[in-house]
Amino acid sequence: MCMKKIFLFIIFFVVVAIVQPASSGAVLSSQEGSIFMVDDFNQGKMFNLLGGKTQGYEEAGVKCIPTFATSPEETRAGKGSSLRLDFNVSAPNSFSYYWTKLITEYAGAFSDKTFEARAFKDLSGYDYLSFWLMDPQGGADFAVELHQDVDGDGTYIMGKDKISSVDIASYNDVTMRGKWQEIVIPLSGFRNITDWGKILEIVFVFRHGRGIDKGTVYIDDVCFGSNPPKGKVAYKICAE
Ligand SMILES: [Ca+2]
Repeated sequence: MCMKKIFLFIIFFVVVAIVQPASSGAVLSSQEGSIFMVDDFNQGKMFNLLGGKTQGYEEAGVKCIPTFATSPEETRAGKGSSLRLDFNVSAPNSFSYYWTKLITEYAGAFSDKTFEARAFKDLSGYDYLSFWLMDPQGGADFAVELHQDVDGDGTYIMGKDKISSVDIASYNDVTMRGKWQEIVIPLSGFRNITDWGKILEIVFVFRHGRGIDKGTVYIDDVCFGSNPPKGKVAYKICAE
């Protein structure tokens, strides 16, 4: 084996060793179906459980600022942390968003050579996207978008990559103002997605004129889940 091959061989195992543990995320299986937890926000970091980056957007008063809430009245079941999003899309035609990346990216150097590795989470086999929502004021409305990588660069580029959007209004029980509720969106609702092995990110998008333009929502336990086998009761709760 020549030196170059040995080098590549070593690189392969270095990359696999690094990518494997983090990309496995948190998968729980049961007879009621399985779930893949993207983020429970309990770490209080701007990285999800896959190691994917998370970020809000802010520009000229238009904002969607993520912070982590820990007080009992702001957390689901009164413990851990939840994601707090303070949004303002009061400016006409404005929108703002928070995203959480579903791919893990690594860059490093080995023997003077640099390498990059990218791991997508394969979401085929899951049936729904679920998260918990608490809207203290009531009246918040936003869309959940999934972005699919088409050109293979690992980054969403408008016009090149696919986007699919579902408004939560159809899934949101407005009588639950100030209380936590689980929002369960069937993946079949994301009609534009064609490859569930190439999903780049989940994005929560607030738009001017859709619900209240300024406010706060709390989010927790963002996960993908699979339906139970026939005859079993649906897995209604993503996490305890
Ligand atoms: Ca949490």
